[in-house]
Amino acid sequence: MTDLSMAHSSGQQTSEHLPAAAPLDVAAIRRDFPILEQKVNGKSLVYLDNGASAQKPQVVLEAMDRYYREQHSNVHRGAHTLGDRATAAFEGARETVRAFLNAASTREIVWTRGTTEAINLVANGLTAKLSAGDEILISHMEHHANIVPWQMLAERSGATLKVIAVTPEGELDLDSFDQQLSERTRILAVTHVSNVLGTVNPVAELVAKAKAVGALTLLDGAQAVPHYRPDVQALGCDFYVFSSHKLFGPTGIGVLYGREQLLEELPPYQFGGEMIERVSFAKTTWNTLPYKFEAGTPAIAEAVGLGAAIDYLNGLDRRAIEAAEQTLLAKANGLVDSIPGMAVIGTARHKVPVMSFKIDGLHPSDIGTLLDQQGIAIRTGHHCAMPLMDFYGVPGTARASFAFYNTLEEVDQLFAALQKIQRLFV
Ligand code: 7TS
Repeated sequence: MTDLSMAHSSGQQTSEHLPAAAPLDVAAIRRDFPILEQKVNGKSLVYLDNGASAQKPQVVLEAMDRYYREQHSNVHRGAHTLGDRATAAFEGARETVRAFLNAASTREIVWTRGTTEAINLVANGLTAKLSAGDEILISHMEHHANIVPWQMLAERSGATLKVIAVTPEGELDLDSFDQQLSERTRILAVTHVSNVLGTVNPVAELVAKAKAVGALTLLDGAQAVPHYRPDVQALGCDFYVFSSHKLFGPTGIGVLYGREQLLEELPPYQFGGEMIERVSFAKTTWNTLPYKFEAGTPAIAEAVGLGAAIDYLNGLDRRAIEAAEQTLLAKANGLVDSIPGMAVIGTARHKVPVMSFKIDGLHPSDIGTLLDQQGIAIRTGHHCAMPLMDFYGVPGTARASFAFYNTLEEVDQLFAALQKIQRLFV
């Protein structure tokens, strides 16, 4: 990341003020991720599907194992020692997430199943606040998880869904944003980073403008958190959501950050144990934040695993990670011309290391299958972003998404494999 103003505007806790980083010791980092050591289809695994789900470091596996071996019981029961240990580990992880996002309080950190559930929770909760004439503003580059819940909210409430255009390069069209934002906009819900294009959006600027017209703001951080540390207070957003499994943590858990006052106003999403204060057949009252939104026994081991993943990331040099990731992306960009008929979809100025592409004469799913035969894992298809596929006039793309444990040799291997595929099959 070189452009300071873009970095600030996109709201990550920037690392420009830190001293220059020593290069990342990728070989050492790779030893922390046992899954990377294996062979797939007789070849050393080259895992370039991090955008779909990232791999887990040993410390995450150990933290979850230790939790089940030494600490497990149900949480918030206070009846015995194991219950106290489980509660301490679980709430400790919540504090780790709070610090990661720089939220003001752990009351603002709600555990969910992931990004999808977090957005659904907010969209459901806002039903009573919207009516005909109100507008919900999303963008053309959203994942279905940040489209359909708003579409359903619009249907329930009579509000209108508006869509910010995307430029051919894959940036948000800021003129389109300015034109569509109005006093009628009640909610702005946009992605911090596009899962297809890799674009890092200037979300702080968008949030500031949306707040100026009185709109609520939700940022989908699913693809941002593996690369940057968002500062929710600097961003000024009302809601920020992400999934643990893309952040090198376990599946089955994610986070909704919400401004305390707003979470107080939102009704519960699900009902049952944990989320109540007092139940009688005549009337039930809700627990305090964040428990009001956490009905039932939560994903305790998964919270512990996510906490361990964030601790692991905190131990790495963020500036070195960013530099290494950008080097991977630059190297991949530099090799595109070596493949006849290859074109990258998403050439924004400010990107995370995600490369969606097409190759003339090859269907994306065939590219995926042929790469897999060579041990290389990428994702192909519509990436849960069908409106964006329609915009580019493609059925899908092939997507290589890199993490800090990927190497420059792996980029070479990807392009050598693509060259072979292009030669043999086109
Ligand atoms: N938002 C964005 C920007 C995403 O990339 C994803 C998942 C989600 C929301 C949903 O996250 P979940 O954890 O609740 O499923 N994106 C992808 C992807 O790009 N490939 O597989 C999943």
